[in-house]
Amino acid sequence: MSAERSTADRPWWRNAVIYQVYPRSFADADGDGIGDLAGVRAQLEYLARLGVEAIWFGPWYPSPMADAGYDVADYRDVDPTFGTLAEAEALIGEAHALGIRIIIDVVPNHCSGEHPWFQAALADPAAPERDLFWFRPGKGPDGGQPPTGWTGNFGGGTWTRTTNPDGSPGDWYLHLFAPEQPDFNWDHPAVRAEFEDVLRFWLDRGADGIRIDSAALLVKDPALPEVAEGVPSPHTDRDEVHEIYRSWRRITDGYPGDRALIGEVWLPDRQRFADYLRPDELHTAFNFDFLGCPWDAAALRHSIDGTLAAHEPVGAPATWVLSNHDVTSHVTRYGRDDTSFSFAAKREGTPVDLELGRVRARAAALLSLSLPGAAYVYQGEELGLWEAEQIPPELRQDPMYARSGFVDPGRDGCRVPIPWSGAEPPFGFSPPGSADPWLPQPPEWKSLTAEAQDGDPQSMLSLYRDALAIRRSCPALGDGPLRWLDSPPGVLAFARPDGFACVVNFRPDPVELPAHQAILLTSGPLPGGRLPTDTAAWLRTH
Ligand code: TEU
Repeated sequence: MSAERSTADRPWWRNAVIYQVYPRSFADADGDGIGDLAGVRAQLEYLARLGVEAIWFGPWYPSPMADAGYDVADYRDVDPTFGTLAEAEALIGEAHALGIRIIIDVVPNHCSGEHPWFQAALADPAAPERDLFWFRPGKGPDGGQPPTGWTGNFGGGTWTRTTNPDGSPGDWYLHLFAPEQPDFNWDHPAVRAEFEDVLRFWLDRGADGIRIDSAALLVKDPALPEVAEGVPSPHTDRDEVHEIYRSWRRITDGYPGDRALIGEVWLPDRQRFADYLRPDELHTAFNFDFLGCPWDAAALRHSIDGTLAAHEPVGAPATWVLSNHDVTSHVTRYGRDDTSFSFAAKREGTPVDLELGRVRARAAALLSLSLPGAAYVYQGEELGLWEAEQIPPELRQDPMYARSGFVDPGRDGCRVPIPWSGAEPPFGFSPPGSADPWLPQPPEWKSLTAEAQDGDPQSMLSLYRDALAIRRSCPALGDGPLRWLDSPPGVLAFARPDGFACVVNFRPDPVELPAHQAILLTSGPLPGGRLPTDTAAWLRTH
C-alpha cells in the first residue's frame, strides 16, 4: 500500500460498480413476456459472478405503465406484473446475502394519473387533494389555452385540461412528462411528508440507496412564467429544490450503514450539478456529461477533468455512466460517424458500424471502470447489446415516440429483453411456451447471449467479469486520485494509486505502451505488443 488511504474502508457508494436492472427486460419467470422479480432472483448468482457490488432497480411499483413504471400509482407496493412486496423483500435479503447492495428508484416529481391523490383531485374541483398537484385555470376567454407554453420532456405541451364532474371543461393540470404523469406540488407540506415516509418505507426494508428520478425538476416557480433565455427556468433546477434533499439527507443519515441518495440530475452546468452533491445533500449523481461525450480523446479528457474538478470541492465521488434505459446503446453510438449522444438528435437509422462500436465499447469499459469514483453498468452492456433500431412502429411502446409525433424513435431500442441462452428469441428471457417478449429481440443476438459468451475468454461478458475482478482486488481503483501520464495526442493515459495505469488509444495508428511491469487486461489483442486503435490496456506499473 502506498501512502494513499485505502478505499476499502470508505462507504461503498464512493467506489461501487452498480448494475442497473430494468425490471421489465431482465428475466421473465412467469412467462408473460415481461421481466419480473422472480426472474431477477433466479439470476442473482449471475450478477454475483459478474462481480457487481450493487443493483439499481428501475421502478417496480404498481403502475398503469404509461411510462414503463415511471408513472407510479402506489409507492409502497410492487406491481403484480413484477411480483409482490414480499418477493421484493426476499430479493433484498438474498442480494444482501450475496454481498450485493440494493438501490430503489423513487419517482418524486410526478405520480400516475391513477394515484389515489390524483383520482381524488380529479373527482372534485373542491377536493383538498387538488393542492397536491398543479391545477390552474386556462388562459383565454374560455380558459381554452394552457396556463403556460412550456414544452414537455417527451415533446408536446405540459398541461392537460380536465373535465368537471358536471361535464363542463375544467382546470388544467401540469405534467412535465406524459399526461398520465401529473406533477406533484412540492410547495405542499403533505407532498414532502409523504416522500419522507416513502424513503423510510424502503430504507426500513433494507434499501442501501435511493435513485431519485428527475431530481432537478421537483420545485416550480408558482408564478408559472414562460421559459426565457437568461432567467432561471420556472421548472428545472430551482434553488429551492436543495432544501428537499437536505431533509432527505437527514433521513438517510439517521439510518445505520451507509445509505446513499443518488440523483438523476441532467444539467449542462457542472457547477449547478455539483451543488446537488454538497455534504448535506445527495451522495452522488449520474454523470451524463461523460455519457453524452463523443468517442474522442480530447473531448473525453475534457469531460473527465471537468467532472473531477466539479466534484472535488464538494467532496463527492464522481460516477461514470455509458448507457441506461433512456439513451441509445453505446455500442451503436460509438459505431456511428457522430459518436455523441443528445436527446435532441438521436440519429436513429444513421449508418452504424456495429463491429467498430463493439471494439470501442470494450475500450470504453476499461476506461470508465478505472476512473475515480463509482461506475454504472446498464443491463446488457456486459453482453455488448446494441440498440434495436428495427422495432416495428406498431410495437413501439415508449410515450416519447407518439408524443413527439413519431419523430423521436423513443427509448424502446435500449430496453429490449436480455438474451440469456439458446439460438432464437426469446433467448431464454421467458420460459418455453411463453408469450412473446414485450419488445422483440433482434435474431442476431443469438451470438450475444450470456450462454454463448460464458466460456469465451474474448467475449464482452468475460471482459466485464475480468475487469470487475481486477477492480475488486485493487481497492485503490474507484474513489481516489488520478494523475495523467505523458502521452502522444490522441492517447489517454492515467495513473491510479498503487501502481495501476490505464491507456486508451484513439489514434489511427498503434502506439507503444508506457513502461510497465505487467499487462493486467486489454480490451483487444496487442499485435507486436503495441496498443492498436480504439483499444485500452490496464497495466501494473510498479
Ligand atoms: O428521466 C428523466 C429525463 O430523462 C429528463 O429529466 C431528461 O432531462 C429529459 O428527458 C431530456 O429531454 C427519468 C427516467 O429515467 C425516464 O425513464 C422517465 O421516463 C422520466 O424520468 C419520467 O419519470
